[in-house]
Amino acid sequence: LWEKYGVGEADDKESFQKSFIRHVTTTLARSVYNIDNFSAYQATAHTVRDRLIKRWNDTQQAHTEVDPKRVYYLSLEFLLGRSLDNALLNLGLKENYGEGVKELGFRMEDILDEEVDAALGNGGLGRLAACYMDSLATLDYPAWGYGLRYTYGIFQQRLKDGFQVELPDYWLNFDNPWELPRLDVTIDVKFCGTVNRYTDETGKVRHVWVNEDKDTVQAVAYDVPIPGYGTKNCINIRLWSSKPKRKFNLKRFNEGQYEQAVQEQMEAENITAVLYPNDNHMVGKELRLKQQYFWVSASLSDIVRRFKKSSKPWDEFSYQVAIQLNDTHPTLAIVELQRILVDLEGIDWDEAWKIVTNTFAFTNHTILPEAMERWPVPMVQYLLPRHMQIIFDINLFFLQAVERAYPDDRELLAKLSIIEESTPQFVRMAHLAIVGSHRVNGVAALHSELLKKTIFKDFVRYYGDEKFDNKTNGITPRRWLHQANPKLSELITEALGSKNWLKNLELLKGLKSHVDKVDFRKRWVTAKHSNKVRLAEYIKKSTGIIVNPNALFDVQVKRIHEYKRQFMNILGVIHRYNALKKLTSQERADIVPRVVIFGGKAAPGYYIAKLVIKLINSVADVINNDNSIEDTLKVVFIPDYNVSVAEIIIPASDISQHISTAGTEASGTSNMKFVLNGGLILGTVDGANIEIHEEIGDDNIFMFGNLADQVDDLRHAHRYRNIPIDPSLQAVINDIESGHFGDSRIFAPLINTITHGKDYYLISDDFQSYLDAQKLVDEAYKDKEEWTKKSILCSANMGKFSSDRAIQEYAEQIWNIDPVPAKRS
Ligand code: DL6
Repeated sequence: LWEKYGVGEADDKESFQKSFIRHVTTTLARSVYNIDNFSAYQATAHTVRDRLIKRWNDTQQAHTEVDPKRVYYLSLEFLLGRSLDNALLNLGLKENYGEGVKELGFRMEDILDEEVDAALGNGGLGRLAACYMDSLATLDYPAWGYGLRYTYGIFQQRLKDGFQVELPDYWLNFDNPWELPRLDVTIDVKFCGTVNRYTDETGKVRHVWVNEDKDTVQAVAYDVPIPGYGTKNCINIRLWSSKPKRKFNLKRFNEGQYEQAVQEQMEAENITAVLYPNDNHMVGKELRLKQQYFWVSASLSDIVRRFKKSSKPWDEFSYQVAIQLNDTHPTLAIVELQRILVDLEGIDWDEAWKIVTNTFAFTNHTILPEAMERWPVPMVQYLLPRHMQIIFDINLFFLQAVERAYPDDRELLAKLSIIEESTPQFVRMAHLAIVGSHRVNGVAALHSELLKKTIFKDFVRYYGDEKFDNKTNGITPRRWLHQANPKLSELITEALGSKNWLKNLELLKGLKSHVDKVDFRKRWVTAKHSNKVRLAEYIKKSTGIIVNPNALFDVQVKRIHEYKRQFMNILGVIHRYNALKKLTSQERADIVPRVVIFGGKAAPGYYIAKLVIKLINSVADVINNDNSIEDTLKVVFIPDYNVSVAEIIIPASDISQHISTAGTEASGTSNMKFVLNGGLILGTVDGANIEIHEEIGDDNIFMFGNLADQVDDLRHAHRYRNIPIDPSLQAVINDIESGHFGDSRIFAPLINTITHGKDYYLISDDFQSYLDAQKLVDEAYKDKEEWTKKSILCSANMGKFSSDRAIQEYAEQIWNIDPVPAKRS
């Protein structure tokens, strides 16, 4: 019927045009004589959406027929970016539809540019979730994502006098063709109330959680189809939006209290209003806890409903359902499932707990203490009284078991306890996640090792090594090379003879045999150069700064954080500037010109990070306006870094910086994106830099700095001894303090983090080796042929970092699921 009525599959140019015109006139209700680029985008998007829905339905149908074990990926963030280009490429429609729009008088680039990013995430964790959904779809795994449909995504960043200013991201201002509202799928989510104990007819003690209607909100489902590449499969991310259960308080209205009449409605809608803009930092707000439970409760109710449809017994639940916790944010799901099984389904505690622990697995994404989630017991008790009881019981039974294994070790009990015995008490979410899961993984080899040696050390002692695992992150080559870098992608496909590398990234190894071909290298450089020209145009458009595409593009784009050390980068830039000023014009002629490019958002409440942005902009102002250095250095801060801006920046970099204090960056994924695109990296021995180094070899990477196992001693030395600051660094600090870059009082708190704050991130300790490594970069870039060889070898050796590899490891080693390809109907 799909075919007969022309809804689904036709991919040719004429069918596209027919569908485009239909959507202009009916969906958009516009005249075909009055179509602007935005309407053309909407009509194209709706045309593609029709094809997606067809695949999405076929996929769900296949899952229903086979009823396989499914994986549910619970993530509070999905940083999807734009969807149209990705869908066109994954569905193989780009060429025909490109021709189609051209004939109608549009350019596909302009149409693609009209789309607003879906920015429902902060950074690495959210973008990882998006890459993983792409791979799950591509590999035909029966998977669902569950998240929240925030009305406001991550804020938009503007710059005013060099300071970051935040504006709301109202991404839903216009119709969103990439979501399917499921107004029929609604779930009641309870808060507050009390717990009643009773004895049932069999003599068993049971609990029932009761609350008032005003404390119940509704979760409404919005489905976001995620198409796989080179497959018919299209999986689903279900995002929940909060709505009031009781829309209007008529009594209040009749009493003339109009604001109060809608207050409940506003409070309910507030739950999913905004994404918390914190990255690697816990915020202890009640609304955030409400978000977490709202999401977890709706998702589990949906998952359990789907399981129950199969009429299988409860002891088969964990053979049908795997749930992955993306960090500790969804940890309440463990408690919620135990509550459903014990309170609602009447299953015995121990049996229920076995089902729960066999179902869940937990990924940790950070080792930073300030990111560890802990919730005050009184807050949990007030919002979720039954859950608090269950958490206490889980803890009691867990600690009893620990005590049996380690009698008389009270210290161990205190260390492992899910409850932190402070005033007030806190629930340690990471402990709850570990106790309630059968597997726990870090996201890069070093990170997973450090977890076992540090924050989870006592759990390893109790459970043994086997429960703790590493799954090095990955990125999707479809978006991060094929889509973002079409010229290089085309060249690679031509050299390798097919597009198969897009589904098997190890095939990039085949590029090695082309490294010595002059013509291939020339074409490689041409592709890179055109990306640099594209970025230079974007820089001009977004900042007004003119940069030379022949200069070395040196990029650091990521969230602004002290541990990521953008501060060290800008201090290094000042050092370079001062050195350039000392040279004669003749000496400067020998210098490789550099454009140092920064981008990234600081959490609105993160004062020091915001000062780093101000310092970068103040330094840029001075350097960019100093003609005496003859364009040998430019500094740019690109505002509002997001996924689609990343797609322009990453393919254009010559070198990118990943310079976190060793042991602090769990993995990093932008490092992988840069190298995959033939960019070299300058990095510390941290996160996935280490594994990238292993894959691409010593000659193609610039590593520097102290190692993770030296960090504790260095910090200790800073705290208790007066360690002199590195002289080159001191000179740079003096320069800032002299007022060279504007009112130095503004920067005093930032400088103090080094001079009086005991230099927690070890900038002074790493500064000299950082400068030395930068010198090596300058030298290496002078030999363009050699640099190009390195660039090719970088891409060629990145096979390991495909998110397909990562997802396959999760599927085989943790979730135990098999692919279920959709049939073509
Ligand atoms: O695993 C994805 C990504 C890592 O690549 C980064 O190294 C890490 O900083 C980031 N972690 C977070 C933590 N947020 N929380 N909670 O975003 O995860």
